[in-house]
Amino acid sequence: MVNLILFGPPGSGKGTQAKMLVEKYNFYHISTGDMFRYEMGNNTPLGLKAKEYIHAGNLVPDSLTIEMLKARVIANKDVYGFIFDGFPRTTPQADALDQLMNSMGQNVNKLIALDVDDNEIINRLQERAKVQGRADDANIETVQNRIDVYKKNTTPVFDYYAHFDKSTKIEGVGSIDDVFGRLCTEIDNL
Ligand code: B4P
Repeated sequence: MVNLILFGPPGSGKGTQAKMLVEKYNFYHISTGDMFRYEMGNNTPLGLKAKEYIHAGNLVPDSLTIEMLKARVIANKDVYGFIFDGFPRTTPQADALDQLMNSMGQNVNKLIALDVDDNEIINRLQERAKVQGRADDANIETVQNRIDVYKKNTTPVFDYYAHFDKSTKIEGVGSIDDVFGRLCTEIDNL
């Protein structure tokens, strides 16, 4: 079983690449962003709580996010391997994930970060806002806040796994296929 974390700033291409990796390697894809959007779309109690954070460009509190993630992993514990897309985004989330994987006799094999600069992120999210109309992409202040939150709260997760020699960074700018090729090289070397 290979378990992978796809990491990077908002709009770095995590979701785009995760879908392609699922096709090639048969991972079970867990995107906490997609899960929250599903809950928001259905106006569930969790969705209503998450909405206020997501629309402001803030992280949903760890307690809610971890509980949701755990339930999804436990319900699918016999899969070939997980690809975690957008989780963990804080070190308490990373701790919780490691404990969960250990309890299943598993571990995180690798964190791969997509390296994309701020200007490229802003351009991509502005383009996506036109196509998909996501509230958290449309407003430049919200996008800037997401970038700031990523730098402050999420980049320590890279260091958390670097401590175990599991973190690596690849160039996230270039065509979608080029980035995919770089990711596949990392995965094939595992
Ligand atoms: P996510 O859904 O994870 O959103 P994201 O970071 O914007 O997406 P991603 O990096 O996957 O970008 P994509 O591939 O779509 O999170 C949304 C929100 O949910 C967070 O801000 C937070 O509030 C909340 N949340 C989620 N997880 C959480 C957690 N663990 N804890 C707390 N809160 C959490 O790519 C973006 C765009 O770029 C697309 O339009 C794509 O077509 C384009 N693109 C991709 N690759 C490209 C390339 N190589 N070149 C040009 N364009 C490219």
